Amino acid sequence: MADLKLIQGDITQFSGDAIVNAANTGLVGGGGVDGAIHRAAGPELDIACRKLHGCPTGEAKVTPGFNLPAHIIIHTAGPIWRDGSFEEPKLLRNCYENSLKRAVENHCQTVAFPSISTGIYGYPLDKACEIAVSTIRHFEATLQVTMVAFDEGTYRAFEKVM
Ligand code: AR6
Repeated sequence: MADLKLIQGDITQFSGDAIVNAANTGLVGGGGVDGAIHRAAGPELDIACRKLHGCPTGEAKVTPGFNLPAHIIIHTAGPIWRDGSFEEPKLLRNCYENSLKRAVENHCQTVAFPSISTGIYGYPLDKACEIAVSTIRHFEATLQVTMVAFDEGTYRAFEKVM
């Protein structure tokens, strides 16, 4: 089982093996945490992302961390929330699971996640937290996972579920 802890902060400052990026299917950069990661990692990240030819929703792909303290970045595209009947829960679970798989394949021991899909993509926070926590806790690997909540509301929502 993966070990899970919660902190409040900026994921770009995480100095472990990997951070996860809440990206989009084009891997073309954007706002939110994706924008922050691209700014902090530097322009080489955009060049590396373009070589990956996108990332279907729920999948996860890896680049180096470039100027970030983390060694690698695991990019995953979360589902855009519509009303919950478009496989959003399954796709969000896939994001966490596939990101954790990439972390293991890349011999990571420490990995940090932002709250995928709960910003611009509008996934209801309480529902997303339950999926994130249960998927990470049930993942069979020796991994130290840190959930990095950017804002107070996200921190509280995760605290409640954990
Ligand atoms: N560290 C940790 N978490 C952060 C940071 C940060 N530096 N900055 C924001 N967050 P969002 P999404 C939190 O919108 O909903 C982009 O344009 C934020 O407060 O970044 O999956 C992509 O390119 C929220 O709790 O991601 C996609 O098009 C969480 O990260 C789209 O947004 C996720 O919010 C993805 O939307």
